[in-house]
Amino acid sequence: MKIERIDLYHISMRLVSPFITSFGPQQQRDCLLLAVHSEGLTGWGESVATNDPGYCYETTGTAWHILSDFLIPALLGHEIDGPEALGPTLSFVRGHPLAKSGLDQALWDLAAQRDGVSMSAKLAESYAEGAKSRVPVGVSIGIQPSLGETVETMGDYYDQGYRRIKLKIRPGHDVAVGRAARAAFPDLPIMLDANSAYRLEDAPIFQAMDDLNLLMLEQPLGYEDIYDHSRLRPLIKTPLCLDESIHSDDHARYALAIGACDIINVKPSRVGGWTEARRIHDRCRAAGMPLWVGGMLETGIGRAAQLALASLPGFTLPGDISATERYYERDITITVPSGPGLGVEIDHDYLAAVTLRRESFTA
Ligand code: OSB
Ligand code: MG
Repeated sequence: MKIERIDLYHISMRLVSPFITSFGPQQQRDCLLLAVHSEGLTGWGESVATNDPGYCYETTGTAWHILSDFLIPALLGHEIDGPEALGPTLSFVRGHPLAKSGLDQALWDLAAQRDGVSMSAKLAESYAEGAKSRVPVGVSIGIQPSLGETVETMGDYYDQGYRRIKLKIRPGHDVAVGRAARAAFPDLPIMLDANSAYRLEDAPIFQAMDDLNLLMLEQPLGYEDIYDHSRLRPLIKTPLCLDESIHSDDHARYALAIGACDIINVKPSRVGGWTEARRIHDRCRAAGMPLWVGGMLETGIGRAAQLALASLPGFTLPGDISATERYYERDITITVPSGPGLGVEIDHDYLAAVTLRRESFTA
């Protein structure tokens, strides 16, 4: 695939309601979109780095800089075999997985379109059983002003059909949230996500949740920590899931080696793209470690690519791939059920309306 032109967009979309996590509230969601042009085709990718560096160190500003000054120039005018060749080409840039993953996604979309197959089928080429045609999904609910509103919001999503609910917690808003949720929904798979807000010394808070039969506890400790999670795990009954601290397939290997978790949330953005996410999938599947696909409030472009990943056989738990209408009044994509590549069509009028900055790079 010869990379002839890349268009970079900085878009900003208002969330229908603020999404509050332990690292702060979000009301306006910015991200970067990439359109990669090659031999008559256009592949789309989303770099989910957002306004502030709360989840990780990247922002839309750092991603724009890294993409426009380093990653895009390294690809333009070059012949690249396919998405799997991207990693070695871009390894001269240390870190910045969210910036890299937008390009990686666009190349997977391009490769799938070139071969006339869906991105799901393209990713699943090497598995004897192929890709799943339906995937289980759940919903992630931000911190609500009160326990009553937490339970009410859960009820709304339950009524919409969601059968796995994740609730965000933060210090002072944790055990009581789990208790209220469990009391209201005795049999529902419920999980809690702390987004790195606690320390190992807080183990008693999580032990107080031992009787709640939670599906899992996601990333209670440091965003770079694997070791203290391995020490927390034997102290609690709730299965422990890592999100923030798994940055690559090597990190998954370390986590398996020291028994740091029971489950991994695989966000293709956080690990630099779909190729690396699939490596983690293969390793964890062989080791019997359950997996699910995590989200970063993606638009329809990123959501379609999450679904493609979640269709691989090792993703057995419901992913954070709720419908985008719960975040956005109007989306920048229109779904095409089984088209080649991502299977979505860009709504160019709306894309233009939400674009803050756009630049085209040509060889
Ligand atoms: O920790 O999983 C997370 C959103 C932004 C940043 C981090 C996280 C989340 C979510 C939302 O939980 C999941 C979604 O995309 O619906
Ligand atoms: Mg998380």
